[in-house]
Amino acid sequence: MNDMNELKSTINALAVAGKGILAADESIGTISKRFAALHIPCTEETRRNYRELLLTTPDLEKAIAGVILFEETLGQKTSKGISFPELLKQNQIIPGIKVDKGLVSLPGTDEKSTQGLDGLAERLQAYKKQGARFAKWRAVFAITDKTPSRLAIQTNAEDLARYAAICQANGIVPIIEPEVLIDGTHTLEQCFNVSEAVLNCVFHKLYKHQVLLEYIILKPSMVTSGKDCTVQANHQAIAEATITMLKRTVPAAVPTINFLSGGQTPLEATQNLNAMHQVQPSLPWNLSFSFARALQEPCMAAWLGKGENVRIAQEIFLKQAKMNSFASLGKYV
Ligand code: 5MM
Repeated sequence: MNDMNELKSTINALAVAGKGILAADESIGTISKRFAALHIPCTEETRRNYRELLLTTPDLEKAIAGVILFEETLGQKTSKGISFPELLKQNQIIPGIKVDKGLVSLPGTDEKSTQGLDGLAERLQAYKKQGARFAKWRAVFAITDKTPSRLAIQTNAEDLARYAAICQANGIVPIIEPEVLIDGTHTLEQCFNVSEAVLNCVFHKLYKHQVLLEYIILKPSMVTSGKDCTVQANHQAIAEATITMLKRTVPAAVPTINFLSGGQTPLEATQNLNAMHQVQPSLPWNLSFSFARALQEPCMAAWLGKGENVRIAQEIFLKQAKMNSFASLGKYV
């Protein structure tokens, strides 16, 4: 298969109405924090056990088209000795891989950029041999009176575009994740303005780097009030603002937009996604989810690191995935 056919078959399998992408790509630092909050020890084996719980959930493929894995998980196996990417493939779920190497300070600012471009093509080839067909790179933008700065927007957008171009050159579909952080006291309107500026710049840079928009997945944050804003926008306002912002910035050539949940509660994330389909039933792109916390939180809390809780935790996880599948069609009630 040449690279274009590879990209086409991967995006066709991922941009499916009624299905989303599970983000299970927490780095060791992040999963340690999630486990610590529930007093679950964090070792290579507990991380493997937890990912096995998620990925062996019966019927997961009915709601989930792809899973983003962390590098460690890509190389791990189920207790029956099947590699996780192989298990997903057997269940008609596409394996993906987080390829950024995390956040670093952006000199001259109090902001962050994302590292991981050096040697990326070689890493992608190795991940591909392990079964990965798509990748993910996350950039973050904090809202304060002074941020995001023009420099942070330009630098992160440029890096996202360079990453996406390298992915496509290697037959890997890139998930482009520009996250406008929910932390802060900002209003819905401020979030709208920042999100619009960020996505505008991202698509400008994607054009400059000749990224084929037909073979990308956009993973944005929703337009919401800051977590500590005194006035919290409701689902309808969030849905209207998010759709308006996306229609102004995201070309119709993009096949699918899969939101991150970004610290919303699982219920809020589901209701907001559902509301978007209610306010605007006909959209140029598939509009779905690529949640980590909003899919996993109730399941992890039911598991608590104990083997005897695996079955109930899987039931809860599947329920969460199905609720979001319904929301991605505007059919969550
Ligand atoms: C923003 O985080 C992404 C989506 O997760 P939420 O739905 O919980 O917001 C997520 O894919 C994230 O990028 C991964 O968990 C990896 O995060 P770290 O911080 O470990 O790189």
